Amino acid sequence: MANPLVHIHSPVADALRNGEPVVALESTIVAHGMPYPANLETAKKLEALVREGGAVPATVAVANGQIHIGCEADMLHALAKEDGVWKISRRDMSVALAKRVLGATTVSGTLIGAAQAEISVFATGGIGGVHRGVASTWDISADLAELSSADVAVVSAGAKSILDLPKTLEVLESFGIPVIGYRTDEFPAFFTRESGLEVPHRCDTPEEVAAVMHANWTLGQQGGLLVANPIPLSASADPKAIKTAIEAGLQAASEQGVEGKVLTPFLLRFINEATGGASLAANRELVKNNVRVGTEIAVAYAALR
Ligand code: PSU
Ligand code: MN
Repeated sequence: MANPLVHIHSPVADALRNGEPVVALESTIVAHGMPYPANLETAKKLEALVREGGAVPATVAVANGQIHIGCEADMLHALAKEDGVWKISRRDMSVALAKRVLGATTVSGTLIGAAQAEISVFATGGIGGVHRGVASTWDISADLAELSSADVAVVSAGAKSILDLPKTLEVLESFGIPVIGYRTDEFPAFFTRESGLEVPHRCDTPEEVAAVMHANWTLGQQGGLLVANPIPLSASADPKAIKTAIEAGLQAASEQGVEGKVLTPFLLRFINEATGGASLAANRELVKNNVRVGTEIAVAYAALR
């Protein structure tokens, strides 16, 4: 049963065996989504928040030819600090394993690991989606397809407004992925709470979300759920400043020919600099908030089972 390419670290394996709640965390946010040392501090804080909430954290990454479900401190440090860490989505996974590189997993890569380990909840910042300009670039994140096949509930602050949010919601619908606004009727736009777009469904408690997960998988529906949890009001960035920074970032990316897997990290870095660090501060707060809610959902789901 155990897959030789998947290494489940012992605290995580123990929790899973005992039916205790586990929350998966991604590592691309550490290696490519935030600058050092904010990335490492955030990664450690997220693991601590999961523990405080009564669950076991499982940060997912790739090293030495295996997907690691749970990271030791030295691996987290290497992911945060080393140059040349791979950004691994589904299309990169088998190559990264065969070449035994050190790699950070995106939402799609993390979903592969979480599903292998049968972890039901994964908390992150924002998922990838349909990029603006898709008509000419065809840039649609592998996160969406992976969400349609991995049996994992993903808690995110919606999707970054560097994306085309209406088209992202359309693709989620096409793939049949339940999108649930957590205490909101509006799809959140990552750095800010509002996008002007409705979410198809709403839940107001972790228990309600757990019941939807239970129904989804008891029915035998393949695939995950997206829980869209807005950034707390107190941490929300100034929508105008974010909008201006995003537009300047997209312009710079197009002038410099930045595309493909380096586009999202480029935009995050650009927006952080353009907002004088305000977007990074918002990013850190929203991920923490998602991890708190994700942990509550994992606890409620474990109780239900
Ligand atoms: N959101 C963030 N920081 C990140 C990402 C999203 O605030 O680093 C990462 C996630 O790992 C997500 C990935 O899966 O970006 C999507 O990349 P792409 O657009 O290349 O599919
Ligand atoms: Mn892409």
